[in-house]
Amino acid sequence: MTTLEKLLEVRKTRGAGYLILIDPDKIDPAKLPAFVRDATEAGADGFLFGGSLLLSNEIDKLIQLIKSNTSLPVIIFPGSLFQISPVADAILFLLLISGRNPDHLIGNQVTAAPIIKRSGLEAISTGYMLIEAGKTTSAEFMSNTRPIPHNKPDIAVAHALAAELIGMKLLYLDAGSGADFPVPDEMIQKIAKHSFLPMIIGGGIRNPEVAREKVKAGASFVVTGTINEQNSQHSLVREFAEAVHSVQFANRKT
Ligand code: 1GP
Repeated sequence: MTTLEKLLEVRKTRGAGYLILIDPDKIDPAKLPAFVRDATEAGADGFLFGGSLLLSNEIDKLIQLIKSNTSLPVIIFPGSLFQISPVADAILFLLLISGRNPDHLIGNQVTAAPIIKRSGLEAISTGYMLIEAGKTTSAEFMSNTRPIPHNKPDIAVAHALAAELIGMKLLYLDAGSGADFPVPDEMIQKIAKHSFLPMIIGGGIRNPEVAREKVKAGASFVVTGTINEQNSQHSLVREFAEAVHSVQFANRKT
């Protein structure tokens, strides 16, 4: 089973999936094994790995460390061309479709494609949209693109449809790490109504109730990063996982 198939299976069986983002610059490698084991046991569905910069740790070693402590998928969410590692299970092959920066629409992909092909890493074609978040996020600054205004869901829908017609497999709507406010429910609802592509939603989600609202609106996967860096407790991961998985259950009852 490919990693994409595993993700889609999670969506099918649990209604939606809960993914935890591990940023190599923001974690303490000494604490990583216990956190990964705890998060796996607490009901997370997978790990994303990546960040806007790469100031410190070596990514191959860190991904190996994550993988040796979990059986869940470990997927690279690359902040740059330097975040490609054959050790991971897959990489989100991102096109920053909300922006108009050719480097992030085709330039970096052309550079990365032969490396990814040679490594045998599974590439999951993903339409990545930055959504306005109340402040300039690292992703916005580093990509040199403007996010989609948060009160313009129709613009987001048109981007989602373009991704679908191009043949992409996933959408990732990101308010950016540490966003003041997350991707609005109305935007998620509208995209879910018009496009069949599974949606990953992340950025600025700090409590389980908000995660639940995103799934109710139509998210297939919810990502948190910053909150887990601030509070790595097992109980918090469990609360998020239960919130994300509870929606299908609630729907089944109705
Ligand atoms: C950012 O979606 C991720 O790309 C996670 O965001 O760190 O705000 O949880 P946070």
